[in-house]
Amino acid sequence: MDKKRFDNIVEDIKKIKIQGARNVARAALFAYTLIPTKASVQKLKSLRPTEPMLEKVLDLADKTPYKDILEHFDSAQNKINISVFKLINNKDTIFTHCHSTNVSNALIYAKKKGKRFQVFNTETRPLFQGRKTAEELRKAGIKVTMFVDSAIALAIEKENSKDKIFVNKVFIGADALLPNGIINKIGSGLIAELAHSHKIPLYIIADSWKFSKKKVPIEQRNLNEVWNRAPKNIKIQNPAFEFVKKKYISGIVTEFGLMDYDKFVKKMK
Ligand code: RUB
Repeated sequence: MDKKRFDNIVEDIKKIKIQGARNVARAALFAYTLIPTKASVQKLKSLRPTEPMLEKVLDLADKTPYKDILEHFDSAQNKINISVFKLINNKDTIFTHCHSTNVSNALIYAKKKGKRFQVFNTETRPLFQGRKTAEELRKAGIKVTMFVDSAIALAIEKENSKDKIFVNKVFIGADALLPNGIINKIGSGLIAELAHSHKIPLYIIADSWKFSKKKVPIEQRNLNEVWNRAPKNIKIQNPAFEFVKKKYISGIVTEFGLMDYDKFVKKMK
C-alpha cells in the first residue's frame, strides 16, 4: 500500500503533475515518510536534479520531525507574503512566469488584503505551467492576461503596449539560489534581460531553503514534451531551467524579508 503511494508520488513528480520546488520538496518528504530508507532518498533526489530544497529536506528527514519541516514551509511562506504585500502598490501590473507557489501564494495574499493590481503571465511551454498560475490567480479574483512565451518582449516592452498598461514589476520564483544568481524556469534569463533593459525591477520570491553553495545542474527533460514522435533527423533541446545573473536582480524576498541579492548571499554563507 505504502509502496503504491510512494510510486504514485514518484510518477507525479516525474510527469510534473507535482511541480515547483516547494511542492516537489513537500511531496518527496511525504513519500520518504512512507518508505524511510536511503534508497528512497536517492530515488527521490534523482527525480528533479535542479532542486536544492528537495535535497535539503530529504537530508533533514531522518533527523528532524516531519511536522517541523512542514512548519518551515508555512512559516516561510507567511513571512514572504507580508514582505511581498509591502512591495505591491495599487495599480501595479506584475509580470510572472511558469508556476511558483511562493509567488502565487504571495499574490493571492496581497489581493485578499486589499491590494489592487493585475498580472501578466506566460503560458510556459512545453508543459504550460502558466495555465496553473492563471487559473489560481483568477480564482482569487486577480485580473490575469496570459501571453504565449514568444510574446515576452511584447508583454514587457512599454512601447509595445496598445492599452498603455505597463508591466512595472517582475516577480519570479526560484529553484536554486546560488552565490552568483538564481536558477528558475527556462525563459527566466530572457525575462530578466528584458526587464533590466526596460528598467523594470525584477524580484525573486523564494524560500531561503533553495540556497546552495554547490554546483547545481540544469535538468534536461524528455524531448517528447516538445515534439512527440518528432522526425528522427531533427535535434531537439528541452532544458527545464535557466540561470539568471545577480546583476539583473533588483531584490530577493525570502522569509528574511526583502534584501539586496548580495546581502542575502552573505547571510546564507
Ligand atoms: C517550476 C519553476 C518555479 C520554481 C519555484 O518549474 O520554475 O518557478 O520551482 O517554485 P517546474 P515554488 O514546473 O519545472 O517544476 O515557488 O513553487 O517553489
